Amino acid sequence: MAALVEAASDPGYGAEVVAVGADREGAAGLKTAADAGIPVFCTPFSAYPDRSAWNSALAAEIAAHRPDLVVSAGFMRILGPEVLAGNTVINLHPALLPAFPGAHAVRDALAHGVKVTGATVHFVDEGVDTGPIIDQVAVRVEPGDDEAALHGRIKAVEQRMLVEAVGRLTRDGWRLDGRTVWTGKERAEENR
Ligand code: 3YE
Repeated sequence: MAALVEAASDPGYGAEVVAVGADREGAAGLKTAADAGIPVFCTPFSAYPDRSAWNSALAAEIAAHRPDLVVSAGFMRILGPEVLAGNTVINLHPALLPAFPGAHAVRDALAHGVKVTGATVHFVDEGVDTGPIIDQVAVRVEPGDDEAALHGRIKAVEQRMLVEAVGRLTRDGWRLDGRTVWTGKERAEENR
């Protein structure tokens, strides 16, 4: 999120961060955004009677800011149809999907003994980490890596990939060809 805010401070980037939201008070990103003069909101899960009420409240907060794109980055909640219906949502995941979906991707990859893992940015659908893949970058597992060390290198890659992907999506648009996402110069219509 901070990397996106930084990128968007350049008018040439082509996208503006219109708001930043979190599901818990005290999330570091809320302060980062507020300090940058960006409107913030918080929709705590525990403040609502059930998952559907929370999703509806989150959808209303998002709608108030009229974003073209919603970016989930470090947001650890499953989004329901109330949010997904009216929004294009993308998510960052710290593995090469479809390998190692879910909340413990870095730990799971290490436990499996893979030599290469990485990061994925994908469209969010009603499954968890199942939506069409926008971009992926590989990261090698090094001897002696623990979860924190590997996750640190993945996060560095994720930041660059996210800034680049949001720039391409918002400047150049995209085309969905089955499950394949084509952005910018790669768009399928230009390849045919
Ligand atoms: N929602 C949908 N599709 C997606 N959210 C994320 C990705 C993604 C999405 O592809 N529809 C772990 C979720 C996994 C989990 O079970 N979270 C619980 C809360 C856990 C807790 O804080 O106690 C929940 O209520 O959702 C973003 C990453 C989701 C990670």
